[in-house]
Amino acid sequence: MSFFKKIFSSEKKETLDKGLEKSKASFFSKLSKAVAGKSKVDDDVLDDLEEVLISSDVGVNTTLKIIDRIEARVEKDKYLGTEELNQILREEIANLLSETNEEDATDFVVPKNKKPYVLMVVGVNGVGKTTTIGKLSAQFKKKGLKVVLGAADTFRAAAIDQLQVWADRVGIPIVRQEMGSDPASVAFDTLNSAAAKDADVIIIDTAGRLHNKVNLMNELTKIKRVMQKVVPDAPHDVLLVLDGSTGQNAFEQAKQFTLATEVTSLAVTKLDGTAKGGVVIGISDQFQIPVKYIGVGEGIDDLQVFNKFEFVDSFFK
Ligand SMILES: Nc1nc2c(ncn2[C@@H]2O[C@H](COP(=O)(O)OP(=O)(O)O)[C@@H](O)[C@H]2O)c(=O)[nH]1
Ligand SMILES: [Mg+2]
Repeated sequence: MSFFKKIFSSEKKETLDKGLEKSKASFFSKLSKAVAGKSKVDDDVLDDLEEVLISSDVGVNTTLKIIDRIEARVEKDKYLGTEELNQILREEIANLLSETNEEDATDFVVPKNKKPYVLMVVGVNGVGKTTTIGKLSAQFKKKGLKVVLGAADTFRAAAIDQLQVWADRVGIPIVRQEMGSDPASVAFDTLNSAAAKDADVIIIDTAGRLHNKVNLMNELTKIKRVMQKVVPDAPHDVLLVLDGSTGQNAFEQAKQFTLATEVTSLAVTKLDGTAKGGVVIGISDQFQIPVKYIGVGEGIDDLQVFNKFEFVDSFFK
């Protein structure tokens, strides 16, 4: 298939391959058990395949779609060998994702006509928001963009300090206030300060306490409203960070957050060290919101622009 031939840097590929190692190992061992002793894809194999996909965190809806497609191929080609199953799965998953999603970005970029570009990062505690912001800032800075961070997760002192550590590491300014101060006020300050600095990108960290949807909604709405006093069309992007290692819980969080606020893109973190990488396939299929970034480690370079073809390619290789 031509899209698998798209060139992507070997460094990026290596990091992705390594990040998906556990998911792949688990998936393929389950898959090989499912087809053990069978030469042909029959109803039993399809049933087992369904179980393999669901237990690999692809999600029920996406699994059913994939099974339908494989069934259709079995219909056409009465004798579909199990040794071809891997290739067919890879093709059908790639096709499925390409139908439901827009073109993937290929690099870390922000639209040129939005300056400053305001990115608000949301998600529950511990999913990797601050880390993702740090990694993302480093990438933007590499591109020559001036980045300013806003520490609007004022709920815990450690959260502010952690963002400070990233700002120092990347070498970019951060706007912060005392712990417990109003997040909207921090966001307001950040946008003002960034305007004075002629910043290209502003990234606002938030505390995504999900214990109460109404509170969360009110807090995020207030931050947005206040930011709009400085930059009328802010935020340009609301990035929801999901922890991929939580599997189906990540789906649940995506549902909750999209009800509480308008989410425009997704980042799925911690794909390294988990066997639940299949969750990206499901999330990418189920939500009408593009997965923009994936986290494949704790290091500064361990954030990738998500490309579904690279992902599927790496997963099934
Ligand atoms: N292995 C791994 N760990 C990650 C990744 N992203 C974040 N983390 C770790 O997850 C923990 C929580 O991250 P943090 O950024 O503080 O989450 P926040 O509470 O949403 O801001 C930290 O220990 C991070 O180092 C990732 O892609 N891979
Ligand atoms: Mg944080």
